[in-house]
Amino acid sequence: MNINDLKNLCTQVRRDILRMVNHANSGHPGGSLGCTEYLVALYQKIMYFDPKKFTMDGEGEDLFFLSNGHISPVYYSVLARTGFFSIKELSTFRKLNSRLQGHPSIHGGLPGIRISSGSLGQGMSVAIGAAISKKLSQEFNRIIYSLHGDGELNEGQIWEAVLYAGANHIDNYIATVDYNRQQIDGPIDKVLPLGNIKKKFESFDWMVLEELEGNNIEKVINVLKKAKNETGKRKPILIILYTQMGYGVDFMKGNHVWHGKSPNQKELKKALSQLPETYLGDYPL
Ligand SMILES: Cc1ncc(C[n+]2csc(CCOP(=O)(O)OP(=O)(O)O)c2C)c(N)n1
Ligand SMILES: [Mg+2]
Repeated sequence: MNINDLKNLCTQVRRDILRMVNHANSGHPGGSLGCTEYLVALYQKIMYFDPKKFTMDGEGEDLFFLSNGHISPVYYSVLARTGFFSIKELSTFRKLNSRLQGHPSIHGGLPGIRISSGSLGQGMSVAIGAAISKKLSQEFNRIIYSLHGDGELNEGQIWEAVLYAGANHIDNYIATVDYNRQQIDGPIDKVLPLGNIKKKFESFDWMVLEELEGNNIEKVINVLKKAKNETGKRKPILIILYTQMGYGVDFMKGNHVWHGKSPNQKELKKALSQLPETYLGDYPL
């Protein structure tokens, strides 16, 4: 896919997010819209895998763990549009017996998903375990990725994992923080300020990269490539990705109110008019 195709895919993913959350009348559009470029870049340009041969152990493949599981809409959309399952299934989001539960769950056997998540703080520990297992299996070229919310960094388990990964030189691992500076109840700085994340991770022996334009697909691809080049140097890597909650929809942008609220019919119409349907097409209802 060239850059133009990737931009169209981002638009289409955003339409999926908005339509899924509206249709279910629940879900998390804000963080999903903000992390669209990251997930599109990761699955289209960075990771090595075969969507048609998905296995839970992912032998021989790069692995991704979504720790901030509430942003499942963007995750499901990107997985479907990368070929893990049919885009038709997106219409079952948050429905009874669907494989697309509000928070990702392994129980339904949805291809692409290797951990249940949504209880914040756990994904980094899992990712570190997977990174160690890649080394034990002598898969030295494969990389583990994970995504975390900035509000998620309030969880104590994160800091235990950060300490462990730095001390044990887990250098086949690239974590990313969705630094949208918002969380469920308001701005990060009001709820529980994080201080200088870069300095904190560096003091735990991590290599830290920052990308100020986390909603620019070319910049996101570049920072992920840069991070890949830094693997194998005895340090885990963190990307601080500056994004905007609700990016792509003017009345949602930067506002924590859209963390976990579905747009009503009128809001959906207005939002979709800002993201015109592309040649890739909407999923059928
Ligand atoms: C262990 C745990 N505690 C609390 C929650 C409730 N909760 C869900 S999302 C959220 C805020 C997360 O903020 P952030 O990671 O920044 O996500 P964003 O709002 O940016 O999408 C909280 C506290 C949870 N899911 N898990
Ligand atoms: Mg946040």
